[in-house]
Amino acid sequence: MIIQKEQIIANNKEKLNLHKDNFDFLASKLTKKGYDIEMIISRLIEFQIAIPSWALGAGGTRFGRFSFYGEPSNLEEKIEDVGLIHALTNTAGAVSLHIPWDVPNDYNAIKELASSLNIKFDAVNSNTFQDQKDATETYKYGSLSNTSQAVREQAIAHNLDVINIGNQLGSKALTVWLADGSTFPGQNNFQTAFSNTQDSLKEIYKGIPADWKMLIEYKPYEPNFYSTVIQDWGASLMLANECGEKAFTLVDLGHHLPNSNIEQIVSILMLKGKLGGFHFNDSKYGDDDLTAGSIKPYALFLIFNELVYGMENNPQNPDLSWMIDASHNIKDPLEDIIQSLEAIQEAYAKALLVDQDALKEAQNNNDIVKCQEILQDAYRTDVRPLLEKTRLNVGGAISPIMAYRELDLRNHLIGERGKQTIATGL
Ligand SMILES: [Mn+2]
Repeated sequence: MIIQKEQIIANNKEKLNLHKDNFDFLASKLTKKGYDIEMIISRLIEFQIAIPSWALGAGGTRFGRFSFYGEPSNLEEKIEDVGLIHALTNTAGAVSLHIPWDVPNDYNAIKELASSLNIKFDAVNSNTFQDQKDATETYKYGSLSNTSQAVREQAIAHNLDVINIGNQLGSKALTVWLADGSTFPGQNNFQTAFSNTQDSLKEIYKGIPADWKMLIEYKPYEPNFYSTVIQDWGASLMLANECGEKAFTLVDLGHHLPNSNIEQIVSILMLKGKLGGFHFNDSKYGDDDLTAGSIKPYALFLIFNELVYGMENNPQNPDLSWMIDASHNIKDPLEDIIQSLEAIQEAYAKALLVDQDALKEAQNNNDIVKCQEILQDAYRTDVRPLLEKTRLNVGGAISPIMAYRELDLRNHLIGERGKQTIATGL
């Protein structure tokens, strides 16, 4: 289903007065403090986050999966769902495809549909973490790192196929995430696994077009529980450096051991010009894939503070590929994504309010108290009216989540698609 602009305008109508009061109050406060409201709004309008094609249906755990019904059963319906989210939020202007789950049947039709909904194709994602139908080799004991050359060659060929598919859609990046690793000590030779991975990535890198990025994602554990071949940002950076200037590290918020200082990782990678992409989610214990900002909103803000600093001060770092990477197990996936988008925008808007000059001065004076005051003054500002205004300026909903519910979109989707459809995904 496709949402009409008039539906959103009508939904905004009764929320307009309260919004206006809240926005005027915030705008006057920020203007007095010297902020350029129009600049902040235009930065927020430009900020677009890709929705992965696997996140539009209910996810699950190894214990089970509970559907919300009306799930998209093909790529067209997945893109329509991203279109719904984008129409309400104006923040989800891209989709990130997972191959082979979402190989287009008709490239032109898919491109036309996406463009009619104002959606671009962001990074394409390869999959060597599960065996595909009719595959000759198995990834049970690894893919790019496997001791078998035939397995490695199959995995390399798959990644080259993914580049080819992305190229036809207008994607500009390949994301490689490996499940490779070992579950028991002694199972793998660490050096052999790393060297094999390095050599395989170099082969894939040869197929990366000139204006593309290759993004190398890391993860400390799961599905392998003793070791992963690319376990942290250091391993990813080493591999990216070996491949060349189009290869970068990708940071996924959930792919860190507890209490890792992710904002510092982000900062140093940008200084080195090697941060290429970013995956949003939140977690309490590990790779929990929860709604961004639902557990540690202050950490998200601190990460954005470094991202904003890097975007302003590190021209050596490329534009980033932003994506939500979560599994929606007990919330309506579309509502969950809308909540994540709101939390991400909120963290970004607050980071834009950090007075960088004053912070630098306080840092130079070793005024630690002032440093904290500056950061927390920005963090404690309720920027939600600013986000409402941003959406309103470009035809979005004042409250995307309320609009989604009041327009009864899930029931419309169930009406169209029924209760039996199952989306491919995590
Ligand atoms: Mn990820």
